[in-house]
Amino acid sequence: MKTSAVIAAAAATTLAGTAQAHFQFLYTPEVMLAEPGDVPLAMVFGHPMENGHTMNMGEPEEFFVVFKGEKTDLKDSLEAVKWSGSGEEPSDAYTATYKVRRNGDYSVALGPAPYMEGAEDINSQQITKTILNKGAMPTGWNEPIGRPTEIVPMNKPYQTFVGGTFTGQLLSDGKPAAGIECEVEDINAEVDMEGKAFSKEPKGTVPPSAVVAITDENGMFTFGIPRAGTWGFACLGSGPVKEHEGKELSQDAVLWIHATEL
Ligand SMILES: [Cu+2]
Repeated sequence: MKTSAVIAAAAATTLAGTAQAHFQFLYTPEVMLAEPGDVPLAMVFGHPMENGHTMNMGEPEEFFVVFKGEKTDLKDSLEAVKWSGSGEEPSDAYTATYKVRRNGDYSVALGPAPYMEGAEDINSQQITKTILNKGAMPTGWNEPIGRPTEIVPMNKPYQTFVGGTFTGQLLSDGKPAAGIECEVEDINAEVDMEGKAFSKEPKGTVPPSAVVAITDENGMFTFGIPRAGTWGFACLGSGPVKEHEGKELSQDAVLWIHATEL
């Protein structure tokens, strides 16, 4: 009796843990720019839909932008900050400012340091991308940027609509990755870029379990967008590197998109 109660409690803990997916944020409030200007970017490791606790990020391995096929390193612009989530302690995070001048699409890429999951004893590394546009002129939002694993958008990622859908193609080493589970969450908190904080409470409903899509034989997945905001897709374990410092590594592909009411 006692033993089974302990097992049940352990199982419940495990289930609660998996419902709360973590995502590497690469967030900016405005993804369609009309004028040249400074774009503030926030890189936080946390739980967007539950607005759960945030975690400490290590120094990113890579941070760059691709504009019209040209890659510009942005690592020098990274600033180590403390970011407040719903937890008691602020977490190690990074911010940066990128100056957008010319019209077109900007693919911003973040390669964070592998993160050790204490509870699961595996590392995760979420290779993350956010796409911005200036001047409503498309120049390459649907082109891969050569990441070890990445989600290539099949709809303009900075302009999707509530009630519409978003389709992405998951690549691993440049080839379609089939049968991979992608978790889907929105940033369900008010984001205070100046104050480097998420609101303490979630903004909207939190679904009872993880929202997922599985990639088909061509690596494609489609998601119907139920509410406005910034949505993230995290395709788990799709990357080619499977080990880090002798431990299992889950190399994930993360893409952020923006949805509005039409
Ligand atoms: Cu987590």
